[in-house]
Amino acid sequence: MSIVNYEVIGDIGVIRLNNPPVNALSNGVREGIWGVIKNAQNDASKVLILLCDGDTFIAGADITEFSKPPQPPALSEVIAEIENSNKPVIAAIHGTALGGGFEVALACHYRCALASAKVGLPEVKLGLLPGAGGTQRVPRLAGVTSALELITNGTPVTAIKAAEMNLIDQVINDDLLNGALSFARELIDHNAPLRRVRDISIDTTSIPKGIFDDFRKRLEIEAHSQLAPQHIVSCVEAATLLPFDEGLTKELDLFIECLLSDQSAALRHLFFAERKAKKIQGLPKDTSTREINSVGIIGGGTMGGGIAMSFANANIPVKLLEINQPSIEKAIKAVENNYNLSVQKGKLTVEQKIHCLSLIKGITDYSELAEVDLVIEAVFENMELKQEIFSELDQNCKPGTILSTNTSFQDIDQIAAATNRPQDVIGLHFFSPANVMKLLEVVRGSKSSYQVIATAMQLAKTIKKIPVLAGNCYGFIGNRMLLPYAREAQLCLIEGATPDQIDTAMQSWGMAMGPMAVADLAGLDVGYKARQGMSKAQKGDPKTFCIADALVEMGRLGQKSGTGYYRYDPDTRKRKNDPEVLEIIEAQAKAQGVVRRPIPNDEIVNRLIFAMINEGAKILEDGIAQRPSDIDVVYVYGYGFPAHRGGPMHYADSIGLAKVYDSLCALRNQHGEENWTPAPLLVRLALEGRTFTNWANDQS
Ligand code: T1G
Repeated sequence: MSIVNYEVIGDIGVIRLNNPPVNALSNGVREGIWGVIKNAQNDASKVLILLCDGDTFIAGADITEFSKPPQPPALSEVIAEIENSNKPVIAAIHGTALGGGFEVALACHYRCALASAKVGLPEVKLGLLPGAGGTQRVPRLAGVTSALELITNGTPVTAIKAAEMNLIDQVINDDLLNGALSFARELIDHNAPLRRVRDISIDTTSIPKGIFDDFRKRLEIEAHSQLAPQHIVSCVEAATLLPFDEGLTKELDLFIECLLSDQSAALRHLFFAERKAKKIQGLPKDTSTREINSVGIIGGGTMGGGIAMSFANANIPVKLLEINQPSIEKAIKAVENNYNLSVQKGKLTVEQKIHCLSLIKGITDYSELAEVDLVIEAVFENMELKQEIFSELDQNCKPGTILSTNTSFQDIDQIAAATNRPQDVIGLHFFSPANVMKLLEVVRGSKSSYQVIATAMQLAKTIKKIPVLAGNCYGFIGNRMLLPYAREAQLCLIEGATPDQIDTAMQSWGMAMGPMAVADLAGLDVGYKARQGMSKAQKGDPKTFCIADALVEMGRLGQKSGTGYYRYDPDTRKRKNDPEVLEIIEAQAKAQGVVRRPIPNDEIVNRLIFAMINEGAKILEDGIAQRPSDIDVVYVYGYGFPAHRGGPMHYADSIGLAKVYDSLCALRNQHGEENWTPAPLLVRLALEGRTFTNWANDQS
């Protein structure tokens, strides 16, 4: 079976692709389709069907080929060959026809799909745009507004929705090949025409006035500073203004501009980084995994409730342990409120909500956890309490139950030491809100077994999380890097900046939220409580926490108390600058002997981002992260780092480690050795003219 096969069944030619895992349009596939279509022009077939083996119809161009010199035939040539065929070609779709895959289907004369199939143009998620006619054909079939929506958000639509949009001609409810053969038979019997999408003209009178500028304005806010979304609007607009071939030329020009952009390089990097993160270095090939069919959660607070929802959403029953019945009721009520919000937003049906809630049972006795396959401890960050809980779990849970902790920085080994099964203990660090945030840090203790690690990494996919394996150190990957980032934010604050200036600078750079707003969201009392248990030496420079402490001691805990670094509207939760905070900052600066000065925005960005990158290099040296791209996945999916910059380590590579090194040296000269000594790995790579990526390739 080659990657492109052809057979004639009666008077119907069947082209079958077989390029696992997703039938990507690799060079071989393009050559194969092109050749088969050419040869089929003169055979006995009257109609051709194009379909795929495996899990899905073509899922797009082969993204791995974008960083290599293009090989003929180009996809556009293959598409022209299909569209210019002297006999109708039918695309028969299952799974997900995406990107270039759906563009191939659009070049066909007819399209049918299984009801379970989806179609879409997700190129924008890779910093690209459909470069094989998608922006020109979709508006001709589905109209301009639908085309703009579909292509700028990149989310696939179901076959039924696609049929409503005139993108699919027939929805098939049983066997795809039989359905496609029947459809082909109908076309032959009715002598169906060669219906080329390129020949459809767009009725410009039906285009909503100002729609293109409205989309541009909306995307400038939603996809701030991103190139591809704006270019997509220009391509669709060109489809309404230019003849088809000129529209194709415009599309290709803008596609190439996107392809060569740093933004697309960053987003394509993340696409593969997310998938590479699942791979565990050194994992013995024969490592099996344990089945997780039931879960226990200790603690029904914000995190415990969110974690419970993650499992219930994956149809896994949960026993939620709390100290008493009122606490259980409070926890379940909070979960129900969250589900009600999802129902109100249309993300969930009432039936789904009821089903998920039915999977979450409140308990107060550890003995009820005897048969669960996994337990996740999600109580507050007190080591003694955690050790007590793990000792209870060790006594009550059956052998083989995995005992995990959701701690965000505590020592996994110290927790595991409270049990007689350290090999079954692991960290599962969720991010708040746990039922929404994609990232799951899987933190291995020194005794965590490969089977437990592999089970945790596989479990992530089941509950629709993106796993990254982390070693056991204070803060693991994410929070360890957050410490210097937050340190520099506090120092910028006391040295002369304001909360709003810092947050605005970081958000303009691309962070989803600025550090002061994040602190208010998490609660300033969290750090305050952690510091109470620390020695003077552990706390470090008082300039990095004196303002936060002063705010907490005034009852300004952040959003939860209505005031923190900002004042929050009780109804809308919208933040407002508060002059009282500036007085507190100035008083603390005076008390610390700091003479405040104006701090430029680019200094704020450099100090926060380079501090983060430098810590990332140390994390790699310490073996806490398996690879630099894992750190990128953590920061983009757990901390709101801009995806179009690829993550902190990819960003460092993109600007050059020599530049990062020089900046760190300048910051060391300005602010001293303690915080700004460049990590040895970074020094070495900068001096050798290398990148974190090629260093990682040498390690693997
Ligand atoms: N090219 C190369 N490899 C791909 C690939 C692709 N398009 N899609 C997936 N893979 C690999 C992936 O890296 C992984 O490899 C394996 O397949 C399984 O993927 C001209 C320019 C289809 C929904 O953006 O969304 O067409 O880790 O783990 O969860 O206009 O893959 O096993 O070694 O994700 O079942 C547009 C991208 C491209 C679709 C399946 N297409 N893919 O999800 O499996 S640009 C896309 C996906 C384009 C044209 C433009 C998903 C999936 P490994 P997986 P999955």
